[in-house]
Amino acid sequence: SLSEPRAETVLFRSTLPDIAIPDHLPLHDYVFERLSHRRDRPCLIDGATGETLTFADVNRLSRHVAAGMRASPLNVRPGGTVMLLLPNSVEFALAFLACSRLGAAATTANPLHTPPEIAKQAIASGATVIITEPAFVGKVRDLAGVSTAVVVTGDGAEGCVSFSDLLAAGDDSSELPEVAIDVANDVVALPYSSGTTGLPKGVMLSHRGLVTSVAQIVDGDNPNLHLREEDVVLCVLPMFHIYSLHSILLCGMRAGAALVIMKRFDTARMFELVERHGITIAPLVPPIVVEMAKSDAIDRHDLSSVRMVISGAAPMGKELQDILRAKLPRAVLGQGYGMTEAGPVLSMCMAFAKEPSPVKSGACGTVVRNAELKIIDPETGVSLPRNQPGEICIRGKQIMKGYLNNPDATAKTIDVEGWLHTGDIGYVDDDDEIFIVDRLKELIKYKGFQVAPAELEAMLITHPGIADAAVVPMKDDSCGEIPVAFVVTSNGSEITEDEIKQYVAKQVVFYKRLHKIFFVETIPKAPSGKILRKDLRAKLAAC
Ligand code: 4UU
Repeated sequence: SLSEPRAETVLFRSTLPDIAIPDHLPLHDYVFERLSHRRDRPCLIDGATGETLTFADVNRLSRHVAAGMRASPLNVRPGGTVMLLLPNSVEFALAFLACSRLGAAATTANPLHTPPEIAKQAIASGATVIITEPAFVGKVRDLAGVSTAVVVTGDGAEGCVSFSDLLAAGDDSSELPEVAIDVANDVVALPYSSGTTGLPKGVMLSHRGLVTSVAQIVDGDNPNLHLREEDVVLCVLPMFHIYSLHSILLCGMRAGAALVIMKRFDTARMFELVERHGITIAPLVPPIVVEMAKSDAIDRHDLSSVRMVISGAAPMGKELQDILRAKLPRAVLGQGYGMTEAGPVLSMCMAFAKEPSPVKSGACGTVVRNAELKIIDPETGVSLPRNQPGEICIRGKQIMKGYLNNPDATAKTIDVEGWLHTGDIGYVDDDDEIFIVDRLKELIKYKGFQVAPAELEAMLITHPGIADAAVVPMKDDSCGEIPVAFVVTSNGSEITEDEIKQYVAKQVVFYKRLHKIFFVETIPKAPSGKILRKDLRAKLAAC
């Protein structure tokens, strides 16, 4: 009631001062803002061939690709959507920047997804063009007939526009028409994420959102993540995921660093590339850190060029962090905490700053500048003081505009005061460091990849032998978490664990496969029908 005093909101801020952010610029103009000072510096290095594009090359070629995509037969227009179904490659970077130039959105997807998974995203996002490699063209053939033209990198494929034609088309129509971009509203990236609940949804990241998020990390006199023009950044994390797209590609380019692009992860190859190119910055995920820590090869290579190892996308415990620190004594090791919907970065390790401050093992950074963070009691919504765990919420210009065509899901994630609710449980300590201790949301993270339980549950119950199902995470040493299912069989059904695993495996990308099935009489549910996932997780922990 009005007479009761309202509890004060405890706001957490960066220990760095706010900065002026040029958020009037479209994303491509922002990342190329200092182009004239670094035209001949290396920008993108193909790890496989060593081929190098300078900043001037990347600027020019991305304009060509834009002109080619704008021309017939692709006809990409402002407000349009292009799907990037590509592994890490120079073409990914050029196509992404080309979309930005055209005022179009790039919806990014894992090329290892199955045809139905790809079709769902292509249709939901309204992609009129899919850019992919010859190896994956077969997966999108069915879509090509309907509304989607397919562009292929490499040698091309029958019935497809080839990427080299796009580059060449750009030469003829030398002038790319000026596209008016509304930076606050126009979507430039449309990654898919299930957020705190339900199925994957299109996350609308605007030009202003991404510019703000990149600036929060790498801009200012004392950048939170201090990347320099002399830096060489390892790009092994997949660019279709927001961590790599934002913190490697966009932050790297904004800072003027060179990126060494690796198509797929391989420990030995990664060590070789570190030595060959003198890689200084290694953004990784915990499973790769585990591989490195376990690898004997690490001692046979000179990795002394690495000055920073960034871990993110999943929890990295103190123990693991300490093991790697012992193996790479010259590198600063720390974490970033991101969430696609948050734009993506919420917090970044302050030991990565130009004027670093000390950090603790296990912490996942301090909230980024030009933003506010609070911790709330998930039951009451009341804001909590330091050292008390609760749901992490963030507010600022960097967060998503919302979910595409889904105002209900948007309203459940961003409240009327503009706070984005992460579904992560954590606390802020006395030194402003954030520790994540649990996850309130359904999301499962297999090696940092998202697995949405709702998607697998919907698939399971379509099987005639299955009456009900619930999918939850199980702790795993090498993957972090693996998806497992509790299944209630239909009357008379004799379906086996193996049959269920196969049934799912045929329809999904490898990391969504079920690793174990537990047959049960009923799925525990709240009166509302909501699965009591906590009970199931507790059951797993007990066995
Ligand atoms: C514990 O994982 C990401 C983005 C990660 C990212 C991005 C830019 C990390 C560093 C960076 O610079 O996005 P999503 O949407 O795939 O998954 C989001 C969820 C979070 O809500 C949280 O549950 O992934 C988990 N997560 C982490 N958990 C992300 N980072 C961490 C972390 N520790 N450091």
